[in-house]
Amino acid sequence: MNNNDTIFALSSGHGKSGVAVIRISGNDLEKFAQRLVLPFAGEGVRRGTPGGSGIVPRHAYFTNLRDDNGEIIDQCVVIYFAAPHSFTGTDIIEIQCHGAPAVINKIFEFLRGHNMRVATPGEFSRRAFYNGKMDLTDVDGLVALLDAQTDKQRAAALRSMMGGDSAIYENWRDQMLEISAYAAAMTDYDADDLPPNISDIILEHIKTLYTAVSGVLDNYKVSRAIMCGINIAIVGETNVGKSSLFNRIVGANRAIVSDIPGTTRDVVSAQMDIDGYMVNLSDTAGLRNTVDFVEKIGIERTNTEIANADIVLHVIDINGSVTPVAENEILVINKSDTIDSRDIRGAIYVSAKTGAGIPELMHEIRNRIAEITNNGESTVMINARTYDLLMTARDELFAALNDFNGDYDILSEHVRYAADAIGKILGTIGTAEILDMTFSQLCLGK
Ligand SMILES: Nc1nc2c(ncn2[C@@H]2O[C@H](COP(=O)(O)OP(=O)(O)O)[C@@H](O)[C@H]2O)c(=O)[nH]1
Ligand SMILES: [Mg+2]
Repeated sequence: MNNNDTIFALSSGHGKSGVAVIRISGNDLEKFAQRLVLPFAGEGVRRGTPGGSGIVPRHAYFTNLRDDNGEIIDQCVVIYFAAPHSFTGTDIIEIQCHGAPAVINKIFEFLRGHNMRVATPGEFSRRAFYNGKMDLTDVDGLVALLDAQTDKQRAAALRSMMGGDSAIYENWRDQMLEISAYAAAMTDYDADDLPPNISDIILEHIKTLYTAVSGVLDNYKVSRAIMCGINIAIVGETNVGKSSLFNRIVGANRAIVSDIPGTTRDVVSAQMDIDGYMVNLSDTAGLRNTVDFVEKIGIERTNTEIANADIVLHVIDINGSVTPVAENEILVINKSDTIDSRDIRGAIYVSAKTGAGIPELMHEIRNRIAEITNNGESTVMINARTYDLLMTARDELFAALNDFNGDYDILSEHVRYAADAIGKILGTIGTAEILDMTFSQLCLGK
């Protein structure tokens, strides 16, 4: 991979579409951009160049895009972004053409003929990173934004991509580096020459940082729930109406509904959007003692689902046992259409058959989601990579506080390691593997 190559990619989605966007990134694209928008002899000037003959950056040119034989490939809009004012920090040309595979292929062929090559996945963002346009948390945000399916996912990812998280990390890192440098310099002085309460001041400062990092780590569950979805498992004995309830909630017939006990042997799941949150709802095999080998596997999977669930919908029919299966359960009594008494307190009575009680159940589910997600209060977005590094930073700060014993060298080292971990989150300190892993999650054209 060469950063000086001129690269191009389809930045819009694949398949037939009204308009497709092809992006080109390179070091000196002004002439080529001009070549794309210049009218041929005899062709009227339709593009309205404001003043002068050169191409104006960030100006939309409507043009007949011609190949090297002068033949028109398509009618396009071309926009030129001059470095460094572009997504990548290099020159960029954006070609908006008709979204037909034949048009796109023809333009690709034309670009290859001009010594340009197809970009690798994430290569545009990699350039943006190397040119200081984005740090790694911005890239993480971009990856998450492109994956966003619900409104809360969009909002959290956008905040991270636009530098909300970077600002917090940069601030921490600056403070850590300052403390580390200060502590290291102190070893050059005699204890009597230093202000009497200097170690208290430094330790207090480290404590504040420790609390801040811990606070963000505590929000990992919230961040995970928003980005990966809230897991809701429907659990209960066989034949109580779990699959019927699942279908009722999803609003589509996706699970097998049958009156033969033990039909649902595997986990069936569906993704839903509730109040802008992604929810992974799963229907499970009924819990009962069985000798059936396949059903046993199903029940084992049910137990895994319970362990991974943020909310368990524990379904019973009126004769079922109310003994909780999980701490985070909502007790749901189904088949309310067949019963008169409703005396189990705290339970929600529903009928998957008639739909009675479903609004009440959804209301309770919404309340639980609000609790789990902290009411959607925006937090730093954490993924597996940043989680590990935050843990390291926190442990190093903890070590600095606890191994200190008047040795400023040791304190300085620990705080510097903490600063390094935060630097790795930002990519300021980067290993090739971390970069490869982050950028490879991006699709072509990003
Ligand atoms: N009367 C009544 N029957 C129901 C209700 N929900 C489910 N059933 C019936 O109970 C049986 C078992 O339902 P199913 O959803 O397969 O239960 P699962 O084994 O827990 O998944 C089926 O015959 C359903 O039609 C309900 O609310 N009222
Ligand atoms: Mg079932």
